[in-house]
Amino acid sequence: MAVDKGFLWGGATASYQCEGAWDADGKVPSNWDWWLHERELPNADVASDHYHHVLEDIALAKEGGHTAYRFSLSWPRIIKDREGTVNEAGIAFYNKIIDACAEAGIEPFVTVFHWDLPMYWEELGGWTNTQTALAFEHYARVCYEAFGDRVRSWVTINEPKWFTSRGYLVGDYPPFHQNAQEYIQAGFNIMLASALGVKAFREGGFEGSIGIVHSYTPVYGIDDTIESQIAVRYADNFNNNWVLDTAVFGEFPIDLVTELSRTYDLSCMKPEYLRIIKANTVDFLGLNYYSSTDVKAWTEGETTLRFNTSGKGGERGKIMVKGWFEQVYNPHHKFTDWGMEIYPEGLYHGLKKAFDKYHVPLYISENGIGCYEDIVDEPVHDDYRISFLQDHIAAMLDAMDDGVDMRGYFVWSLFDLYSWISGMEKRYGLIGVADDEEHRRVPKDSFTWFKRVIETGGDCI
Ligand code: BGP
Repeated sequence: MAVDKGFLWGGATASYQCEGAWDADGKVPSNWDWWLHERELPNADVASDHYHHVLEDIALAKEGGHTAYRFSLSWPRIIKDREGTVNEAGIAFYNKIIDACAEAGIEPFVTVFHWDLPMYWEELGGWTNTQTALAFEHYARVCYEAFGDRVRSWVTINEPKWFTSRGYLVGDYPPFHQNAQEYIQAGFNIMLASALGVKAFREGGFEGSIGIVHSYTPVYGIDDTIESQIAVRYADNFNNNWVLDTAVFGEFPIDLVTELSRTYDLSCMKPEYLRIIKANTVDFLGLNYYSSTDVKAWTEGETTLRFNTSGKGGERGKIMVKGWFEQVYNPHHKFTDWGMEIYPEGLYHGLKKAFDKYHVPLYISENGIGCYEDIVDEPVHDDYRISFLQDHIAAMLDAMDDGVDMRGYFVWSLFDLYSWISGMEKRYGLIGVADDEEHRRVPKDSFTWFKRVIETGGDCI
């Protein structure tokens, strides 16, 4: 089945991962700038240098037939200090992107926050401090007022679960903490921030729609036993429900709250904040799909949250939450170099499940595969990426055939960019970015293939 004309096809990026120019034109440091400098880790000071290549990048997206571009705004580029002073040069940069999109006939799909928090908020406890959520409302309003005349599709927050769990629980993203109490507070505050972002949008009477983007991990039990099904519920609450239920229904899953209240201090969940969350639910969901997970009942051992960050194919991460569930790998699936299971059927089931449950329009806001690649040949022959994208787009089209209301599909990523802890060597782009001084753009075979997908509305799949 071919999709409607209005269906959005494009590539996605995020400010910290691609812009570079980390201290240019009045931008203040983000938490990622500060922490990666402090620890002398590979960073995105330059990254894909999108800041200086933006017109070329949008021209390439147009050449690839894209009808939309998903990108994020950088809070520390737009707001200079805790008083909320606006950096006009930051506004000018995003005006440049949005105007170039308009000229190219490309719809901007804009994420207000994709993890780069101003250091002046990180210093006060970052997302564990409710003040950060309250400050987000002002920042979001500045964005709507500056760009709302041309942007119709807004996302409050990218992946609340992913960056808070890695930053406060797993401890391999800034601020590198391992503290479940902090994770719970940060998780609550980020959902409050999202609701405040929706509130500011509605109060301002801006045109268009507003949603949230979630790192979607559909969960399967290894069998139909009661124990496995209970483990599925735990894992679904852990992976998905605390973001999706809260964003769409305005309420955290009650069984999760009850369970957490036995061990943790939930006093951050004040009634006035719960009312804001209830009153400001989203218009749509963006789902980032990379993989799904199989789980079984937990039987023994301590909580373990480990990912493959080495890029050595054979290594497996391990997710186990004491008393709740244990992740298991399906030996019949294929895996990426970074140990992610490749399972397009999970996207089909996940979309059906999400639409049945939430009944709001859905976007695939990210889908892609990270690989080692040499950007030398022109074009790069990435048949493995074509086959990954082809299988996933086919799964999405099947879900649409079965009645799921899909509005768009974005490849992660439009061009190669910095991967949070794997640096520039984990490449996802449809367009390669060479390691030379010019950051030469080199379209890959997948870029040409995706153009054909768009031209045929998915019919060539
Ligand atoms: C998502 C993020 C993106 C992107 C992608 C790939 O979770 O929204 O920002 O990075 O995952 O992840 P990684 O770069 O860690 O492979």
